[in-house]
Amino acid sequence: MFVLHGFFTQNTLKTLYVLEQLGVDYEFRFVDLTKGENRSEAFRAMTPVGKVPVLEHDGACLFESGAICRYVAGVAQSPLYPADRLDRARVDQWMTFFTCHPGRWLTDLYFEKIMKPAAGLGETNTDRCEESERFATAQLKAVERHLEDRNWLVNETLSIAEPWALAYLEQAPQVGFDLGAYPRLQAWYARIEALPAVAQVRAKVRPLVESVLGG
Ligand SMILES: N[C@@H](CCC(=O)N[C@@H](CS)C(=O)NCC(=O)O)C(=O)O
Repeated sequence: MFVLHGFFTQNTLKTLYVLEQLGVDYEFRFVDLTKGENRSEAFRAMTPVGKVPVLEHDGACLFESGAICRYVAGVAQSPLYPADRLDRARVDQWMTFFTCHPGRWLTDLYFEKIMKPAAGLGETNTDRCEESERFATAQLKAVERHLEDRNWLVNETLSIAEPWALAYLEQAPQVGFDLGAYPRLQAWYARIEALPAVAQVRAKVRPLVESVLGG
């Protein structure tokens, strides 16, 4: 049994979507960052960096969402994280790309437009938002090109890179970033969103979002 400690923003959502899609047995424990619950002694005993998500398994703790997803997929020996070295590297390549490029900028927009006002962290920085929108726009074009002649990122089959990417991309409608210019990406996004695992995670997380950000 895995225990995942996390909040409801994209770093935790990536792991929740991946764990749910892997079909492993896990329990989700909410750490309310707005109340500083990640600064408690009990939480700090699990991770030196004080950030979510954190995974507990077999008496050990792991931080960093990518390490968590790969570890759980490895324990589950799931084909969603292929054993073939090149295929696996391609899954890693897309996970890293979403994290460092479009995901980074969409997360910035989410922080500026949603988290800042909700958590009283100051004014939304409009210059920063414009810059983030510019970078995200350019980088999503690369994904659109890649999906020109395929349905999935790697090897024409679903992998953990897809639920991983969803956690970044689903911030787009919330921050008013229009995905309309990327029809293939939108069709791929719809295929990921239709996975039952996604609905299950959203149902789990919705009451937590509402309790912190309001209904
Ligand atoms: N690279 C880390 C990032 C983790 C991270 O930044 N978590 C944020 C929430 S999304 C956090 O815990 N922030 C609380 C803090 O820094 O005090 C990962 O992918 O797990």
